[in-house]
Amino acid sequence: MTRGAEAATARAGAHGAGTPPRQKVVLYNPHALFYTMPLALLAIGSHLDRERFEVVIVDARLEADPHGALAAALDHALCVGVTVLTGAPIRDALDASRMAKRLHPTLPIVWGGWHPSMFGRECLVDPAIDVTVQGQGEETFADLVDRFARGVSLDGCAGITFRDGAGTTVANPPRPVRPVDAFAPHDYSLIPVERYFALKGKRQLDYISSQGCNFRCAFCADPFVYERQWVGLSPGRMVDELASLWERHRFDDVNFQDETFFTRAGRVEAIAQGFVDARLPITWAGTMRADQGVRLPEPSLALCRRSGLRRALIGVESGSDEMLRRIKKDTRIAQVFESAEKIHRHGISGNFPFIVGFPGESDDSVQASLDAAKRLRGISPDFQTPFFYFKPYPGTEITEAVVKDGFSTAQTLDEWAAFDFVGNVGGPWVSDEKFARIERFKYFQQVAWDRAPLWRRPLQQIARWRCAGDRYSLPLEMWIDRALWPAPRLS
Ligand code: B12
Ligand code: SF4
Repeated sequence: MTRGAEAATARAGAHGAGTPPRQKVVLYNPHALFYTMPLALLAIGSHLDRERFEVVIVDARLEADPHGALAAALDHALCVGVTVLTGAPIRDALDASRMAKRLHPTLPIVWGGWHPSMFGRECLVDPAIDVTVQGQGEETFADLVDRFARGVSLDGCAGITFRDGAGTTVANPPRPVRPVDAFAPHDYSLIPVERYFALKGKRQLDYISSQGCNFRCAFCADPFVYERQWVGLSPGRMVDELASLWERHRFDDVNFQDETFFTRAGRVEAIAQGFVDARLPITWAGTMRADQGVRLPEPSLALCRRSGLRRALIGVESGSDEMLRRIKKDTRIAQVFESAEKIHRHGISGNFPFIVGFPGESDDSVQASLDAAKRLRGISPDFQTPFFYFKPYPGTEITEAVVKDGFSTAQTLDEWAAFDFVGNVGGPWVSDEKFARIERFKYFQQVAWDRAPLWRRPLQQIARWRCAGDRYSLPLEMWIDRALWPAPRLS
């Protein structure tokens, strides 16, 4: 019998005649920037048999004392599930798990999400973690919790890696990706929806309508974790769910957190038609690849707009076709402009993120990205072009290639926790000089094209002149502006 199963059996026995009718499963979302609703925990918590299990979600982002809140939730718990992204969230996930283990040494602690999906075995080196879940979590977690409750072995539980009773790490076979329609609807009553609205400063619901992605970008972990599979909710179910959620929560906007919302054009059309038919008074935003935007028929885009589409997020990544080929984006820069013009014609705003600092990226390639951003910004003041620096996230083809070439990446969980290089650096492949140039461009393109009050118009003209000729030296305005209004650093 595994340690987790032993622990669960001991706990079930301990309550005796006073055993509560439902056993408590505690889920923890580590501290993070932004207040996106904890959709992963909603997914796995909602899919548990609620007649048998009480689900308690502790979101560190909502608590003044997150570990105190977690500790308070742990009494009589059957197990704890923690969702873990690579980088800074690992720090809190680790601290919280270690604290839980210290207080309840026999309580099984399960890690799931993107980092444990890629490093199932490595995470288990830390004695605070008993089980890791790889990939889609709904069925795997339901299976695990059921086994904990019945006190049976974890052998054969597909999709997990665990330490068995003898302390040996065992990786069970993967669990095939299931269609998401097979899973229970996300039960938003598990979270204080109004608190998220208040913290976001808007009545915006986060919703996920699909998992995975069919594409193969070499900088992204999705092809590794989902093996290029994509599964989406049926439009009818989505519209019904969102209509009933709207009745309860009266949100103004839905932010679809899908990797690629526009994966199936016919499905998106049916969803948009459903919103129109249900007269849902909402706006919405979703992710769209540039090639999908090009292929989407004009009437479909018009329907999306009518149904409330306010913004499309189109990952540009690079302004250089050569770089786009290298990173296997399978789009061309011309398609980005075509999609941009198209959404602009329909009054839809756009977010066009770029990544700079790929290993070995040339100055010309970076310049092509700056030029593409300028052209996009010139189309509409409602187009944003954020720039991010390439980070060698695990599970991506580029990272594997640089590691093969001798680049040493983080090994331990503590090292992965410190992996985010937020601050005055652009990463291993960006010189200080290039970093300064890109940072200045980031500032000036915002001043040049963001909507500005009258008093900032002269500054705007200077910024446009700077961008037009790539004149970023002696950025006096930037230094003064930044000294007066320091910008938050997100990446
Ligand atoms: C919302 C979001 C965020 C939020 C997280 C909010 C939160 N809850 O804390 C914020 C904005 C903070 C964020 C930050 C970042 N993010 Co983010 N984010 C997302 C996004 C868009 C949606 C996540 C989501 O809710 N999905 C819906 C749920 C249902 O799916 P899921 O998370 O995959 O969960 C399933 C399984 O993984 C599993 N599972 C998950 N957790 C658990 C827990 C247990 C116990 C079990 C059993 C199973 C399980 O079961 C779930 C159901 O099947 C994803 C893309 C995507 N569509 O998934 C990117 C994504 C997760 N982010 C990513 C990245 C790169 C980042 C950032 C680095 C971005 C940046 N440049 O700063 C940072 C990293 C965090 C950091 N270092 O600070 C990558 C993953 C990177 C990685 N290796 O972890 C993704 C996949 C995007 C991508 N394709 O590159 N992100
Ligand atoms: S970057 Fe986007 S399109 Fe490319 S594989 Fe990742 S999720 Fe898919």
